[in-house]
Amino acid sequence: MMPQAPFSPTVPDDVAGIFDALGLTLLGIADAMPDAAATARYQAWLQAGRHGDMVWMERHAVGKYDPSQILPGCRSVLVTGLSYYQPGACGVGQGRIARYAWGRDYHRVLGNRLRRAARQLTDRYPQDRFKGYTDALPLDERYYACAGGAGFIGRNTLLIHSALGSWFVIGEILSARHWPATPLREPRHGACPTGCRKCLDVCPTGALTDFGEIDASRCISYLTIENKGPIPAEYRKAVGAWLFGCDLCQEVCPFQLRKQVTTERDFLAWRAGPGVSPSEILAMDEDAFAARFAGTPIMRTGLWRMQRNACIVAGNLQDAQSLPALHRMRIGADLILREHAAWALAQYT
Ligand code: B12
Ligand code: SF4
Ligand code: SF4
Repeated sequence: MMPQAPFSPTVPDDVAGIFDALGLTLLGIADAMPDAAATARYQAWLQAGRHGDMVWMERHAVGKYDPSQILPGCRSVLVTGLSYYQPGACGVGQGRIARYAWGRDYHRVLGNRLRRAARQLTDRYPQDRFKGYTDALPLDERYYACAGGAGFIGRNTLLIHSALGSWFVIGEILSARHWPATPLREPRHGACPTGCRKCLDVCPTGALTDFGEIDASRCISYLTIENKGPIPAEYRKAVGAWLFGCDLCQEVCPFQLRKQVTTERDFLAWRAGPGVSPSEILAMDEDAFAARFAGTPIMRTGLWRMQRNACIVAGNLQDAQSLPALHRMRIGADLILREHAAWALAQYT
């Protein structure tokens, strides 16, 4: 059972006007309650090493399920979502780029707008404090979005909204002013159809568990974007053609039939686009990399990690154009890249 949409969280017209004018859709409002049980679950997740080398996630434990640790006196979390969906397949015959990264970095697109909204709210209610951001602070954004009635968390661990599927990024305004919380529509967590296992079955690395949790250290998104070291040998074949991120557990989800094509010009105007050939990445120096990917989420991952990924993708695709660069890299100065290039060359038959 999906929560029904559309619905309107209760905010005064002038506040709704701030969101509308900035092209933001207010999806729901949650009370900024701390949740000790969720904190304990998160601690257990960390202790199991599910976060790989994302050590910053350990520092985030304090504010993950307690917004007042981020904004003292926080009473409400105003949740917004921005669709990045546009039709098309990720890189056919090339290195695949996850859909959220085809255009401009959402941290800028959505983050800038939320900061502006927070400033405007401060102008209107100078006695209160507001903080607007996306994916930049400890808060578990899906948890508070779910608590604010904006959707449910699926077995792929993503927030699914009745009109957007999961093809949207989440941002929020932490508010010291209290707003009426959006009435909760059950069910909240894990409201997938009973027998559906499509996301679990499609995941090439077995990163999703039956309990609606992710082992991030196995997720291709982690392995190609966040992981700072080598890609473990056991996952290299499974990475397939994913050069940056992975969308498989979203692509198969039946709730993705409910999606809205984004109207954001910053997302529609491709910078990275759906596919990049591994040979192009392997041939790049820092200047070429910056010229090609400035303003995209790929920029933050950096050339070294992208070249590491490109070796794996080139090997898996047996990409003939990458051969000269792989041979050069195999005898290059960087030991990790050397080893990845050697692995790639061993895949050619
Ligand atoms: C770290 C991180 C990652 C990691 C871990 C992913 C993950 N699922 O947590 C990696 C690098 C793998 C990753 C990948 C991706 N990410 Co990411 N990521 C984050 C980040 C920064 C933190 C998430 C986090 O804290 N995870 C911690 C784990 C422990 O949370 P969890 O899996 O939900 O586990 C908890 C629940 O299961 C809960 N739980 C278990 N049982 C129960 C029962 C009940 C009743 C309840 C209430 C809770 C509960 O307890 C667990 C422990 O706390 C958020 C931004 C943010 N600050 O929230 C973005 C975020 C989750 N990512 C996002 C995106 C878009 C992606 C990718 C799609 C990118 C891509 N295409 O490659 C993939 C998707 C992979 C996937 N299936 O999740 C979006 C998701 C948008 C949405 N619609 O849901 C977010 C919200 C960023 C944003 N601002 O939009 N990401
Ligand atoms: S993003 Fe890819 S690797 Fe990660 S859980 Fe989903 S299907 Fe598995
Ligand atoms: S694919 Fe099925 S199990 Fe996975 S999130 Fe979607 S509905 Fe839930």
